[in-house]
Amino acid sequence: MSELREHLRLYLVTDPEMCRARGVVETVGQAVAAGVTMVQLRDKDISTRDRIALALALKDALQGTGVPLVINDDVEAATAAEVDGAHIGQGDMSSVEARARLGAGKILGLSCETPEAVVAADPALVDYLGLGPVFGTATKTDHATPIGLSGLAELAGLSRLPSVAIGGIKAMHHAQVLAAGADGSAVVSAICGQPDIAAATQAFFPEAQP
Ligand code: TZP
Ligand code: MG
Repeated sequence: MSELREHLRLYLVTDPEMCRARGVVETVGQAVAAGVTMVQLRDKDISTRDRIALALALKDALQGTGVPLVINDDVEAATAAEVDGAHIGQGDMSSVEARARLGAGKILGLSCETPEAVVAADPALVDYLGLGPVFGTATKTDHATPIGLSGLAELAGLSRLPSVAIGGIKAMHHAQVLAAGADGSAVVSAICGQPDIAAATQAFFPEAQP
């Protein structure tokens, strides 16, 4: 199994509102200490400059953990902050342009909602796919129609790349997500803003519980 597949196992996507009480950096620190394997900085409402500052703080918090940090949508911030990569959607800049700007060594993720998008994703440009939304979610108000676990299995089966499932995923779904063929779960509300970040994270790894 590639190292990236292992990093995709429990992928935390940050939300500034849900993390408000503790802050994004503290939330990420607690979640990574409890087992999160990859982090995406996602904040639609701040400037590239503020995103770079937050990315640098997160990079600092992740130092020495081996957990990759990517930035949603903002390839410029990802490059400036020298994080591990970026994640783009179908409506963002093309994967050709994103790869050209990021350079060869960086991680590029691409969201795919349909079989056509999965098949079109170019393994020469993209490193992993985000598949979903699996379930309906209030976290992303403009999301596409949920594909369900059967839709996830279809998309994962078509994918030539490692993949992570997203959308409404809670700890109780994680085993089914893996069984459907995704390499992991990407979550926002299942961890961000939960009363106990460590417990919310560890719930995804029931086999590791005493
Ligand atoms: N993309 C598709 S669904 C989603 C994103 C960013 C939000 C997932 O949030 P949650 O709280 O894990 O359902
Ligand atoms: Mg996007």
